[in-house]
Amino acid sequence: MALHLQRTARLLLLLRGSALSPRSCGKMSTGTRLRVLLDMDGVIADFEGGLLKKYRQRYPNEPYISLEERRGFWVSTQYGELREDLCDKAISIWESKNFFMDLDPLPGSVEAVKEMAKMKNTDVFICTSPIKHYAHCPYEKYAWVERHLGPDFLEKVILTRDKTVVSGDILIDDKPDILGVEPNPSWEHVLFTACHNKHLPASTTQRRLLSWADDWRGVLDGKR
Ligand code: DGP
Ligand code: MG
Repeated sequence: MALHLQRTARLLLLLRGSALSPRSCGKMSTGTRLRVLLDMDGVIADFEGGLLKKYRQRYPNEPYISLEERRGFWVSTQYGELREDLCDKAISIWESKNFFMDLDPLPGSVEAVKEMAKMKNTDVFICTSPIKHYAHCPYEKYAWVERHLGPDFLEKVILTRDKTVVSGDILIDDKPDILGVEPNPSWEHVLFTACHNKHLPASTTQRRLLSWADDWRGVLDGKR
């Protein structure tokens, strides 16, 4: 009888332990929750503004491309078209120490991301492609997230050069064409308006978010 009681007590303790374990904190399974993937450069961090500022500081006598004149996703391509050697000069800026760390948040981005992360049935991840010159960029992206969004957000960082293999319901990203090995990504790509893509003709199939002052809550709700 004593043995039986001991076993029952152990079983109860085990059950209680599993109910309290981090694996079962009351979250619903994926499918009932909305998973939002947020790009970093050009969506929450001001890559284009930061580049122009540091390029002009380092090369004050060289021609530059204003944000109004920016066309096409690849900054180095447009600088190379302006003058061949300016391609490498532009690249030298974002390969430098502290370039990614010093980027300003885009207006309203930090407030929007924090609010989104608190929404019911919503999981938010930062999905960002580091540059291949890895000396500073990956570290500084994590440090930027910690500084501006807080340490809890470090759990939510996905560094990948191929966003098509990441699963989600929505990817908010300023790159017009997001390609990779997966021909049918699970997410809907919502194009975030940036200086380099705002002149592209309106698409009938692709939704846009004009800025963080735009109706991002409505974009998410349209997907629930
Ligand atoms: P993402 O925002 O996650 O799509 O990352 C794109 C990265 O590429 C971002 O750090 C900006 C950077 N980038 C922009 N223009 C160029 C370019 O011309 N060449 C390279 N190598 N990277 C660029
Ligand atoms: Mg981007």
